[in-house]
Amino acid sequence: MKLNKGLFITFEGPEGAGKTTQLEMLRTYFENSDLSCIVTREPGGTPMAEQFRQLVKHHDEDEPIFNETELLLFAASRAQHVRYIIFPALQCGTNVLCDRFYDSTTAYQGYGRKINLDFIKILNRYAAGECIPDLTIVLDLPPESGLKRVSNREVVNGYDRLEQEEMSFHRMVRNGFLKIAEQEPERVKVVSALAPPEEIHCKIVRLVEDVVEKIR
Ligand code: T5A
Repeated sequence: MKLNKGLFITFEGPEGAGKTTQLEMLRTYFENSDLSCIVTREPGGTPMAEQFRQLVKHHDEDEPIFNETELLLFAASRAQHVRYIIFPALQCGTNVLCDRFYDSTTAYQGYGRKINLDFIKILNRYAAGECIPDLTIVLDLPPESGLKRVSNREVVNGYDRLEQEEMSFHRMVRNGFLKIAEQEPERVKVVSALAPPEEIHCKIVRLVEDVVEKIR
C-alpha cells in the first residue's frame, strides 16, 4: 500500500475510549507492514503545542479559562501542529496517526460547550489548512464506562479539567461525535469501544485497508 502522500488517520471519541491503545496497535501494524508512520496527538504534538496542552488540561489557578479562550487554545495548538509536523510528514509520504483532531473541537467545544457550530467549522478549517483526515475512527462507548476505565490511572495524575465536567457534558460530547459521523459517513467511521482491544484493532485494520483501496 504505497501512496504518493501519506495517509492521515485520526482517532476520536469520549474520555477513556481506548484511542491510545488502538493507536499503538495500528502503529505496530504499519511498522510490521514496512510502512513509515508517526503517531502524534492533540492538543500537543510539538513542543509549543504541548505547552498549550498543559495549560488547557491542567490549568487550576484562580483565574478561570473561559470557553472562548479554551476553543482558541485548541485551535492554536492545531495550527502549529499541522504546519510543523503533520503536513510536512504527509508530503514526504509518511502516514500520520493522530490522537484527536478537529472533530474533538466540534464535539467538546461545539456540542459540549455549545459554541456556535458554524463558527467552529470555519475555525477548524482555518487551523487545519489542507490537512483533512482520510479516515477518522470514532471509538464509541458510554461516558460512564470510559471514565471508569481511566479512573485507576488518574489516581496517580489527578483528573484533568475536562474529565471533571458533569456527566451531562460527557453525554453531549458523545452525542456530538455520533452526529459528526452521521454527517460525514465517508470519512468518519464509528467502532464500538466495548469489545476487547484485539477485536477493535481488526475492525480498524479493515477500515484502513478500505481507505487505501479507494485512494490508491
Ligand atoms: N479536547 C481535545 C477538546 O476539548 N477539544 C479539542 O479540540 C481536543 C483536541 C485531551 C482532552 O482535551 C479535550 C478532550 C480531552 O478531554 P487526553 O489526555 O488526550 O486529553 O484525553 P483522552 O484523549 O480522553 O485520552 P485518554 O488517555 O484519557 O483515553 P484513551 O486514549 O481514549 O484511552 P486509553 O487507550 O488510554 O485507555 C484507557 C484505559 O482503558 C483501557 C486501557 O488499558 C487504559 O487503562 N482500555 C480498555 N479496557 C477495556 N477494553 C478495551 N477495549 C480497552 N481499551 C483500552
